[in-house]
Amino acid sequence: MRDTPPLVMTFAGTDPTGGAGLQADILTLASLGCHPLSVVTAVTVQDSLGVEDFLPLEADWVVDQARRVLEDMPVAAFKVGMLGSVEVALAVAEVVSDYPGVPLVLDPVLASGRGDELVTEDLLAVIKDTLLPQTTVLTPNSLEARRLAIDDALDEDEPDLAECARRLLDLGCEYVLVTGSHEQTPQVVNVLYGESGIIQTLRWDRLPASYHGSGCTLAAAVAGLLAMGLDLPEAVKEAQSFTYQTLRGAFRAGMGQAMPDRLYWAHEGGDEPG
Ligand code: PXL
Repeated sequence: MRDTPPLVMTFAGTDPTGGAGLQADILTLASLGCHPLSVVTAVTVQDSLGVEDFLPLEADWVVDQARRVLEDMPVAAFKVGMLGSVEVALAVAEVVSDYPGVPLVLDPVLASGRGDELVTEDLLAVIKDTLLPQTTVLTPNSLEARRLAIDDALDEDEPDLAECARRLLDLGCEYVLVTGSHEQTPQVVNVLYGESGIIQTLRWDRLPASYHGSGCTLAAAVAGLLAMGLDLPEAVKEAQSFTYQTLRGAFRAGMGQAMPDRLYWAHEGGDEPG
């Protein structure tokens, strides 16, 4: 029998297009050589143009899915994506709190690529209060970083992204990776912040299309690479490189956003990543 690959548990919503959500995580983790343990938090109805509707699972069902597997298998990393309801978020926060030594990557899924809202203000507050303090790396895009960090009632001038990251670290996560694809910069600039300030800044050529599930791919890749034993800055760097290649190899399956190819290396006839 071969050795068991690193086991990564992802809590996410399903995306029938295969672009984002749980399906993105499964493809990413498998492509990197991890085995995905996949816990459904919500079911979405969507296409490549946007999210039409979603149904959060009952929180007990989320807990039961996770605990059954966690009591059977040693998990090397957690990834948390779309949660769907306050009850599910609280349930996930409680489950992961029993595994404080396991790194947790939190992708704060606030809206779809098209801007469809996937959180309420109450859910946002619960994510900040219960999941952020348990997070190893938070992976917001710049819009999400601002939304999580800025209080319109208190902030007269908009704080910059470094200040937003500082505030998110103050809420208790260890690192924040802010991605810059939504900023008006010639290149995409992704910055990793830690307690001591900026840890790493990486720049990537801007690719021509809009992609469905790039954030999920990045966060799942960070979780997978941490599970494989890379140190944090290295995992964050390799995850960006992996994601960039999935976007470069993307294909147009539908009429809207392009589909990242998490198996780009198999189709290029290239070597496996890592
Ligand atoms: O890309 C964020 C995201 C995450 N999870 C699910 C989604 C989306 C965006 O559409 O549908 C299930």
